Amino acid sequence: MANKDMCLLWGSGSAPCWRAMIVLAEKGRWKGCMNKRLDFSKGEHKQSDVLELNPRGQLPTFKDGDVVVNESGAICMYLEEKYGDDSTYRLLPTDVNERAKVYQKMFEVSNMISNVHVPLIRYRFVTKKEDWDLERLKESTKKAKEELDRWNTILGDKDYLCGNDFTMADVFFYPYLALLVRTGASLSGHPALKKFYDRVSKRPSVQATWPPHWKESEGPGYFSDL
Ligand SMILES: N[C@@H](CCC(=O)N[C@@H](CS)C(=O)NCC(=O)O)C(=O)O
Repeated sequence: MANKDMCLLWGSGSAPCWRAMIVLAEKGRWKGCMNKRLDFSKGEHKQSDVLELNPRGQLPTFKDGDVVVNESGAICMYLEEKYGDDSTYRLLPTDVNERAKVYQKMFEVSNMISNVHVPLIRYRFVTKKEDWDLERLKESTKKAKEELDRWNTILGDKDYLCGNDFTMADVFFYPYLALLVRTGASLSGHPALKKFYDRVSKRPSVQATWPPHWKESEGPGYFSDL
């Protein structure tokens, strides 16, 4: 569905951006909306047109008509509420008790970010390789494994985090898992996560929004132990 009043500013490989992109695609609005890829390495996310909408100068930055919504979680929830009619795939169950389970997992993803993404991936992105503190990385890897163990157990035999349906919990979680794989994790010690990763990676909304630069080059191969 074409919607030229809708605009998403995004960066390739950014997990929060990818969340919003997946929801747009699930709602059939990814192709139709104005979406503009910005280059973090050129500082494009700090340009005035972004700062006017998002004073933090972060991506994703989103506008739908006169409504400006930043923060990936808020964008996803806005899209689900505004465009989640019966003609689109529902990412939140209608039953309030079932929905609560999805909410819990959505918010639980903050642990994945603080225990895996920040200490293992972000740390390496922002620290020069010669300055990497290897003892610190070893300790962080131990904690990250414990976090991944938890998610592996949550998944168990299920197809998705909350059962057999793809939900907003999966939208929130998957991009961070994919970033881990992109940066070198094999997930060999976490078979349920690996199956989940393979399953969700094939989803049309995920394929349609796959980070373009991931198609062009290999990731950094940080991990031999995850
Ligand atoms: N909590 C925000 C985080 C957004 C965020 O940190 N985006 C990163 C890219 S992954 C960014 O724009 N970083 C640039 C900066 O913070 O200056 C969300 O979920 O949308």
